[in-house]
Amino acid sequence: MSKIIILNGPNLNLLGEREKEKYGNITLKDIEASCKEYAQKNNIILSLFQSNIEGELVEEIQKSRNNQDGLIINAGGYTHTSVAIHDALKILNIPIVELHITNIYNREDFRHKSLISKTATGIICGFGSEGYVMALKGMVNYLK
Ligand code: CA2
Repeated sequence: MSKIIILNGPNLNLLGEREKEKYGNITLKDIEASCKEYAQKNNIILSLFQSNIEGELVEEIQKSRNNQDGLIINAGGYTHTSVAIHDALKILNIPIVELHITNIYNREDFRHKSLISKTATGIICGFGSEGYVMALKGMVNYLK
C-alpha cells in the first residue's frame, strides 16, 4: 500500500465559490471525495491537507519526509513566491507532483515562474479539477 499526501495552498478552500470561469464550480470537498474514491479503489492510504498559511504547509511537507511515499502539491499563489516551500520540498526524498488547475503558462507573466517545478518529478496543469485524480494516477504509476 502506498501512502500519498495531497497538499493545497491558499484560497483553494474557496474553489467552486468564486472565479468559477477559471477554476470551475467543483469544490475542494468534491475534489477530495473523488481522490478518496480513487485511493480506496487503488489501495492508497491518502492524506489531504489545505492551508492558507505558508508555515503550516512547510510543517506538513517536513512531516511527509518520514511517513509518505509520494507528495502532490498545488501550492496556489505560493507556487510563484515561496522559497520556504521550495526549500522544504528539496529536503524530501520522495516523488513530488506539482499540480495546477489552470495552465499557469498561458496566464499572467507572474504565474509563469514556479519555485516548485525544480523539485518536482512531474507537473500537471491546465486540466481543471480532473488534474487531482490525474496526479494520483501518475504518482501511483511512478511508485510501481
Ligand atoms: O491553477 C492553479 O491551480 C493555481 O495554483 C491556483 C492559484 C493561483 O495563484 C496559481 O497561479 C495557479 C490560486 C488559487 C485561488 O483559488 C481560488 C478559488 C476560488 C476563488 C478564488 C480563488
